Amino acid sequence: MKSFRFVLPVILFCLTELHAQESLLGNAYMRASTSLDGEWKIIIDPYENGYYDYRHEAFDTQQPASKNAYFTNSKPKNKSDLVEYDFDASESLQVPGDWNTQMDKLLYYEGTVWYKKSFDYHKPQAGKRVFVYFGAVNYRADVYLNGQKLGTHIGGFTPFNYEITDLLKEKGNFLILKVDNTRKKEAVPTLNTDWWNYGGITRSVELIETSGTFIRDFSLQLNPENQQELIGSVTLDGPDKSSKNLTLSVPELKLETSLRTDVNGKVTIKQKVSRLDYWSPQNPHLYKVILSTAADTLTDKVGLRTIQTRGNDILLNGKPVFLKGISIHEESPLTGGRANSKADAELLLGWVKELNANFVRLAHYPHNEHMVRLADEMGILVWEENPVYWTIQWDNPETYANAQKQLTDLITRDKNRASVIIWSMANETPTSAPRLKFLNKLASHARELDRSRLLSAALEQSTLDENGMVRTINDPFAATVDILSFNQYIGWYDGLPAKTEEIRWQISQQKPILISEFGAGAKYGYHGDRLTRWSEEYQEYLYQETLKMLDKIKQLRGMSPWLLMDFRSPRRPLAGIQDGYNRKGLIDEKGHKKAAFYVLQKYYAQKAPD
Ligand code: GCB
Repeated sequence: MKSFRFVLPVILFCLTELHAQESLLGNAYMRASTSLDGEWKIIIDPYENGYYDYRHEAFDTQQPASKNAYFTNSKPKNKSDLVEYDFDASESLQVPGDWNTQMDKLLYYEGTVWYKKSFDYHKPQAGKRVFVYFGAVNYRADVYLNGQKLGTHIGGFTPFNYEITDLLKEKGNFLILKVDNTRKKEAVPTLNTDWWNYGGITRSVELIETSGTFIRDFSLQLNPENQQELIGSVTLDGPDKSSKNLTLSVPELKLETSLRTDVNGKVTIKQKVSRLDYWSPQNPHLYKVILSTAADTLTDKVGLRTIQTRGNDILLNGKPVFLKGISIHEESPLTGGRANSKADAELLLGWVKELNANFVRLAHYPHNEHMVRLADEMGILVWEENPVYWTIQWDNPETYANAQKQLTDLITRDKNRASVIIWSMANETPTSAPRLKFLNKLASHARELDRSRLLSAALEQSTLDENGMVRTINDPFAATVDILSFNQYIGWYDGLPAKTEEIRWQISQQKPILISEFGAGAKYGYHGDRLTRWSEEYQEYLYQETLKMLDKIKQLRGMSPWLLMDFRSPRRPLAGIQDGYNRKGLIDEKGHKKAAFYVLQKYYAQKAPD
């Protein structure tokens, strides 16, 4: 009996883990869906009381599940019955949204919060399938529908989904998530970051209905080696996926072509095209693309462009481009916390345009999909980044698998966005042999998935001479990247702004250089002379001097100063100045522009047009 009790939880655990492997639905943004956003009931559970019994055994390894497991959403059966929780009588939070900025008592909270949404759903027609899709949940989500576990997802910034066709009812469904944002050493990101660990269901939740066999995913790009050829693939999912006919059409190009899937439901696209209107910042042209089978149709708007490097140049559609950029954290004055809406994206990218920039670095993790969709429409080039930040566990295979999964899901989500030109592997990671192995493996994986973009990482610079005035890039990962990007804080962490005049750059790699960060902290409205720390004048002076210094680097092909808007960070306690915010923004968290904003705006206006 004892051994039976042991085996059953193990089997259940394995099933649970299998569920967690469900692959990502492509193009969720454009599919017909029913929103589950809005008010969700919550229970704050710092001791994980709804997940473990009093012997600390997980309830979801026990059969039948105890009524004490919160995911069962149990109610007392009679007036004497003991149930010590009740979602319906509990507090609520808005989804999407972080919990920290919605309830004062959760501002610094790191731990578990349970979420519950009740909903009815029309009976799907015979053969139709339904998926529940989450834009992002930070950091770990255990997901249950009507008391059944759908799976566990790890990683706070990428989407995931589960098929729920067989579990759905017409009335009284309850979707429950245990969301846990506890920081962990082995996680990606790891324990230490310079940003707020916002917890919660931070992006939208949708129910997506598809036909029995449906177009699961597609990719469509210009062949990087041939600007007159479209390449890509389409994948069907379902019982009829093999040897199926499908049509790819791009009406504006008068293109309509028939394709046929192989036994795995997959077909590759290779199609000659002519007289294309290439996507670029001046001409963010998007083509309507329609894929259809007898049972399903999927449409998207796709820009066509090539991006390459040649020597020290970055070539967009074969022509040199300078990346006039700015870094952004995913925060907005509209929410006061994690940004998640189209309105947030419009505000942030509107400021980018006002800065005369043509490029954004979305730091330090995948941002919400509105940002890249809007960048496609507005003609803004984008750097997207995997949250491999500072001191990850380079030797831990699970940490690697986690980083690779997050990158894969980001590439899956955004592979058809013309605006996205760079996948960044990491930020400011300390050099070592295991780290090089980790990053090289990640880079090869990214290249296998996507040949149509450039790879980079925000590296660190180092000194060559004794007095620290000659700077170089001494990082073996520089050999792997297409664009040599690095952060530097001369004038802020490294001397005063005048030091920029003394610095000489000796960079041996023949690649385009991008300064992925520079900056200085300033509190909006705080004034002093140009050597007064935290004053707008200091930040303005640092920008003026840094831009002069950078202009002397012959290989310089872009920059993304740190950063557009002040953002919350627990590493920034200085009272009266920081008050929990990293103040290196050109704009404060309420939307006020600081003096340095106008320095960069003017500099970009004077730079050669895109
Ligand atoms: C950096 C990091 C960034 C920090 C920034 C700072 O180098 O990449 O995440 O926020 O410096 O403000 O110190």
